[in-house]
Amino acid sequence: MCISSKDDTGFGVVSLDGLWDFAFLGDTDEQSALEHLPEQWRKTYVPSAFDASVETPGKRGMAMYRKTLIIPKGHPAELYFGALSIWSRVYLDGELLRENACGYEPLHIYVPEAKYERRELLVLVDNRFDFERVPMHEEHFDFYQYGGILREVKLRLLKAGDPWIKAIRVTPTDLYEAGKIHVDIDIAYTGTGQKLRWEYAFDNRASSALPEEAVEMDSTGAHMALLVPDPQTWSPDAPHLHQLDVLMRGENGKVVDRRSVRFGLRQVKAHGGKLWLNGEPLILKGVNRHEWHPNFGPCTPVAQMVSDVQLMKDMGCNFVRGSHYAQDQRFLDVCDELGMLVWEENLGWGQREFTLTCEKFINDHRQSLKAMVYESYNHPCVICWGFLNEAGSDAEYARPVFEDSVSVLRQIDPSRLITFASMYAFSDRYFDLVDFISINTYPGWYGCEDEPDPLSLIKPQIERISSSVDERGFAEKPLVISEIGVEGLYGWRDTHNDFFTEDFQARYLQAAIRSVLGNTRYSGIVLWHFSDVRTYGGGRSLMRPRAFNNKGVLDEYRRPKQAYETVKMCFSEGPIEPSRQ
Ligand code: ADA
Repeated sequence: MCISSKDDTGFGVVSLDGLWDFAFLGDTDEQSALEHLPEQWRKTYVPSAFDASVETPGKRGMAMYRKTLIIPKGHPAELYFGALSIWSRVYLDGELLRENACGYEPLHIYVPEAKYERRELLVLVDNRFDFERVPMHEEHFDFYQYGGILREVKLRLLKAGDPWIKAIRVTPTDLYEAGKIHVDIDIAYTGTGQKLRWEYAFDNRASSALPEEAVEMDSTGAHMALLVPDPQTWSPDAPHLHQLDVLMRGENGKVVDRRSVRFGLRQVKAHGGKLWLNGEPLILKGVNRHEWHPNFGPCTPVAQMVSDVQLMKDMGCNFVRGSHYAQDQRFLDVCDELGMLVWEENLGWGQREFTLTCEKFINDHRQSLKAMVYESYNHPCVICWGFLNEAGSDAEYARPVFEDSVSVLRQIDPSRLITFASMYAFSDRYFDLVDFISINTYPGWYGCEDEPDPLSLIKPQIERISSSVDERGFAEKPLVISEIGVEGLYGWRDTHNDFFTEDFQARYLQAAIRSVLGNTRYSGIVLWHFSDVRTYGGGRSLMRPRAFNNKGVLDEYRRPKQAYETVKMCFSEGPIEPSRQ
């Protein structure tokens, strides 16, 4: 892969996606893997999961990826990996650049310049569970955890000795409708101390120079207030996007770096027990979605992402929870462009005391939480941040990591809402920390063995939850059912219409949607879940026919079950519109 340095501004960003050399090494360690490089390599596509491949389906072990890069002599660069799973190391020319232990964490890695242009990139990934090494990933998570280079890889050429723009964050202000935004530009200084000057342009219009007094410079970079010309707000029904181009010049006027970002003008709030989008009451009608497809594992092609969002909109959804990990940036681009609100959350599933009090977990969790927010910051579709799905939030041991997570989120991004999906509707200790309360509940599915009419349990439970939340002093916080659903096996129809039939699932979801959206205390319902996905194997899968989580409204190939039309009907009935308060 060659990057031209002919670009006078050295701003080349190239995709490294495509065929790489690959070798599955199996039960070995990184030391041995590097000492005995494979004699046999095969080609594999990046991004992909090696345990979703034709050659090594379901296999766990160490794997190695190799690619030769041509980087012009004397030029540093920045490598970007969307996700290396689940443990990884990145080497360039034999030098270790980064080790990581979270399979859903975007990585930005600085590549120093060299006196030669042919560079060898080696990536080691290991998908074996090992709590000491990867406490962020545990075998009991109810979704299959893959290994590989799961998301995009990019390389950005830099210029030796020059400061460069690491990131640009655009924050719509409360005057977003007038186009007022705040911009933070993270700069990698190179110690030259040269005074920097700024130009900017919106939506490919003419650029404007920023007077020095309009830019606040500090150790992290540059901060400025800008006004978007001809501002158009972003919403699911009118997903209008703007583009900001930033030009950084040195003292001699030479262009030192240039970056572009896309953003949206919208505002999301929570007050008076309601959610608000652009000043209007907001009711969430959505689904939970895993990034997964039987032919690609967790590496869903963008065309499938587009089709998934179109299916959601066809069902009447305005919202999707990206369960249970940081989302593929391309999926968020699709949601920005098609107009789908998103709950993005950090990797987490049912952690309890042993994990939540483990120092490496706490550090890896915080690092990956920050990486998710910085990477997704400019997507208007993301309206809230989540973390630690169904962790032990009914216990005191969870307080430090919950308080730290909320503090990190507030510090980086005060513009979005914060929540977490709790399984402790009646005993959660941390509802005070969040902007809106989210409850996972499965009345009429789990724990109703002796109940002759499981569906009759739904509405009373929904009412009990809201009463309990309000009695505990949280009536001012919006309330959402973040998970509810049952398994329906595609094609399984039976005269008994009992559990696992499509008919039972359809009737269940009808009762669930009407119980929640027919109750004005609720600000939304998020069905579990969009499409069937592979989950854990082995003995744990005894609760999961096919070793799949079959609660999808569609099956894994996106074939609609009977519930699809039911959901579409119920979502179009619309909720009881909350009165403007
Ligand atoms: C939990 C969990 C989901 C899934 C669901 C289920 O709420 O958050 O990931 O496991 O239960 O299907 O039981």
